Amino acid sequence: MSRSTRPRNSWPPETKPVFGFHLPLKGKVHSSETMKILLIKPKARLGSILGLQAFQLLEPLELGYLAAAVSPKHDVRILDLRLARFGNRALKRAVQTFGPDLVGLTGYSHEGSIVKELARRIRRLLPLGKIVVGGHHATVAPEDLDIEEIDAIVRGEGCGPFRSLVERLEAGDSFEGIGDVMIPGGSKAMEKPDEWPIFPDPATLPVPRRDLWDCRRYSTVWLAEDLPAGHPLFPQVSTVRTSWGCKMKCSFCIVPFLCEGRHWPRPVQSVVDEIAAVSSDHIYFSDDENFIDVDFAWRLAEGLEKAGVQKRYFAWTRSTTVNGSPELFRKWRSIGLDAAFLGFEFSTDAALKKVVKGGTVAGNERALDVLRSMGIAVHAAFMVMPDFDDGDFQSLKDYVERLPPCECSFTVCTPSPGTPDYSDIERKIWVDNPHDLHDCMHPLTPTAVPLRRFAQAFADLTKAGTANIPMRVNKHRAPHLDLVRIILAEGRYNRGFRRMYRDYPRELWG
Ligand code: B12
Ligand code: SF4
Repeated sequence: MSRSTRPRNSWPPETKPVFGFHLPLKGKVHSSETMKILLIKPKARLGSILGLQAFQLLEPLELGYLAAAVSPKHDVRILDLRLARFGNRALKRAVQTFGPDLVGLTGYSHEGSIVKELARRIRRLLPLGKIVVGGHHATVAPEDLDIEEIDAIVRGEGCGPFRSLVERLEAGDSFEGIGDVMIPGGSKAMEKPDEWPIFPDPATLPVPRRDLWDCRRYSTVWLAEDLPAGHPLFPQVSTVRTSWGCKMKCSFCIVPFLCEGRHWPRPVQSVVDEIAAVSSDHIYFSDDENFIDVDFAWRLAEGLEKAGVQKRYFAWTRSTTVNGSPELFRKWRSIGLDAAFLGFEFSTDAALKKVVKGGTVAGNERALDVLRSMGIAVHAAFMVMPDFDDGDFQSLKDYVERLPPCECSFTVCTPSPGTPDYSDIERKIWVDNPHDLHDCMHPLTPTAVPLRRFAQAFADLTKAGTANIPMRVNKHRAPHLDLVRIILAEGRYNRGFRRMYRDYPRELWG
């Protein structure tokens, strides 16, 4: 798609939220070739994810990309079921009022069963419409989505294949033979799920269509060392992706497989233009590692500065990147980087070595100090192993409590389907459908302590991880309503973990 045909972002959006379905206020005239396309983001089921969403609800960026990839003559709408109180009602209403020719569903692995259930419901409401699925689960475990209600499964980056699917449908042709597209039902295309999809040059991607949702509905708790009094705790936020991939090869992570160990940045100017055009003052980068290509990250900072873009940023990085290029972070701090996510992972070098993290505990602590000394707050992310005993939980808790002010979060180390680490644990998996629990917070293999106690210890860790956050330590004066919201969110987050054992068959609760 040429640059001039890309839809521009607009503000305020000309949409009216109805049950989480953004209906345009101005209707479109339908030409004979115009197709109606409905893109759906499911609502998660696990309490752990719903707890996370109490803090952070980010834009349905993947759907914005797909919408931008098809010809602008088509009428595309986005249904974000995370916003709907009654998901089934919202779905029925959206499908019946809009009557789409094509429905696209996205989903993470923990949403795999939900995606299948949605496809079945949509098929009943829309016997003749086409249903296609894509997203992370489709990429890593396409065979799990091989059901008759689904017409095509798209793996990997979706813009190119989705555009081809729409063009085929428009021309009345079959979906067979499109790269990275599998056809359920035993077709030949379903026979090679072991081959990874090839990601395209990100320069070829369109600008996501943020005009299809109400940006004011998306926010995240904002981490910073020093916020001005009255600064909201949950500002409106936009998600921007500046690159694909990562050069590292942590053994539990899927990213090196998807991107063949490459980091592939977008052209600097296109990122600058995108960020300058969004209505939000706060940007959450959705890269795997924002600064791993130091030259690109410098040029981007300079580009944003030159264009006079004044936003606040949150980005993901590694301790090794911070320690290797502290000046880069000083530069980013000067243009608005408020906080960085650092994968600390473990509190011992032996454990870090085992997952090929390529860093050390001392290096993690040095990076934390370097960032704090510049006024950049740190979100330190740790992993818990299913075989943690009471002593392991206690020593991680002690370690976290000794750290200087930062925000700590925890996941359960869960290798992705398709990695050698996943093959190693596969035969030990103790639930029938591990995908349903693949949120990196539910242990997929037997725990050393009884599951109920594991959940309690995990919840205690998360509580310890938020006790020492900079805003708390620096007594940030936040709006009163935000304080109420944060107390409610913390309750929900903690409850989600304490009760996670209930997501397993009763005989495993312990
Ligand atoms: C940023 C990010 C987040 C952000 C959210 C981003 C957002 N927009 O909401 C935050 C921090 C909140 C987050 C949270 C989590 N994340 Co996350 N996240 C990422 C990351 C780094 C990038 C995702 C992203 O935004 N990409 C940009 C968009 C545009 O690309 P995309 O989503 O890949 O979509 C493209 C294609 O997949 C495809 N596509 C997608 N949907 C569809 C649908 C159709 C019909 C078609 C045709 C194509 C298609 O086309 C899209 C356009 O290019 C990825 C790693 C990665 N490299 O993908 C992990 C990743 C997606 N996250 C993962 C996980 C596990 C989680 C958590 C469960 C972790 C946790 N315990 O906290 C939570 C769950 C959140 C939830 N609500 O479910 C895993 C998913 C594994 C899996 N098999 O499901 C990943 C792959 C990380 C990993 N290394 O394993 N995450
Ligand atoms: S965990 Fe982070 S640093 Fe390691 S390979 Fe994945 S994206 Fe790269």
